[in-house]
Amino acid sequence: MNSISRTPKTSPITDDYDISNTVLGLGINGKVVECQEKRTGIKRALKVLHDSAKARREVELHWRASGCIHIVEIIDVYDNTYGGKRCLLVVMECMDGGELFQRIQDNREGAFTERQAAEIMHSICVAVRHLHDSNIAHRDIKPENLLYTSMQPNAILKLTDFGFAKETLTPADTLQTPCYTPYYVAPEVLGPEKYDKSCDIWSLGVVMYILLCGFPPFYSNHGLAISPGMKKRIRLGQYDFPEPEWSNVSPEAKNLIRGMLSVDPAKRLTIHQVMASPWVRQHAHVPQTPLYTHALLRDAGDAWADVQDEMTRSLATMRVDYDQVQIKALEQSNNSLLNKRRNKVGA
Ligand code: I85
Repeated sequence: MNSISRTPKTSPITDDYDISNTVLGLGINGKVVECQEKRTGIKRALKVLHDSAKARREVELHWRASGCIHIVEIIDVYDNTYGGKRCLLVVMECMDGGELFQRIQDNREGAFTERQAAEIMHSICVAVRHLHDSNIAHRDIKPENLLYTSMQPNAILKLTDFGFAKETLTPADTLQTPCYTPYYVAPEVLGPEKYDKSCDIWSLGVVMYILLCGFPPFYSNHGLAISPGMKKRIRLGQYDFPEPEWSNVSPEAKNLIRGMLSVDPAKRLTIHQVMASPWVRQHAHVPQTPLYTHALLRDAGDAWADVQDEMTRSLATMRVDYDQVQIKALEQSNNSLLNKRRNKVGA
């Protein structure tokens, strides 16, 4: 863990940057606009957040996660008054290549292949491994948060938006006490930590599924809102690999998806298991089977917006559900160490 907590600059951002009116995107917590560093002329992306505990946490976790080639880098953070309101202004490297699926849709270099899908999955997995190893769950992995550095063929794919990220340190980690030896630690003390990280693995499974065929594993029968039927199918893990789209996809890829979309979070693969799978580890040797993805995404039209909305909604549901599981698990555990800790905190 990075123990050096960085502090935002309090000098006016306009001393160092020219801020443009060009909006690059709208997040739930704030908008992202283009800006330019005065000293170098380099174009950057600026995310404007109204100051709050939530905004502070987003910045803190994103800052801590920077330094991975597959995570959008933070350049600078300012704590400024902006239009009479206190704001956190996050300057990031500008991702000039746009969103992952947009790029596949626009693909002009022939068919999109299973090997290309594996290369993309490998990139995303590197980002997620970096986060999980740093005790951070992203909890909002979805197509819109996966951006390319440029339009060039060698562009790098990176993960962004830490608006729902969460520290996954367990009660035991927080206790940091020498008051017990690890031989005697009950599983509940080690915590239900797993669930936040497994939420990310589920999302990875959904992204991988879409990469390989161009449509999601779960969707509502009649568009828009997440329907009861769709919810039920997600809960029961009811999805399949329909033909013809999946006919030529390798069994290794399908097995990996099954491991990531396992309904029971305890049985779901960890990021290390995903990365150890031959399909991801040896992504450069995955067969170059042409996929339907490009054609289906291109023809999806407005349906793609629905897919994105549905993914956003099911992620929200999952975060709420898992938070409840964790609260319950903590309340129900009657572990003497935890009780001691509770008394201490209460004192
Ligand atoms: N550059 N989710 C969708 C964007 N460079 N974008 C979103 N949350 C964020 C926007 C709405 C992601 O935290 C987002 C966040 C950060 C960015 C971001 C960061 C760095 C960019 C919400 C672009 C861009 C720039 C030039 C051209 C193009 C895109 O978005 C394009 F290729 F699309 F034309």
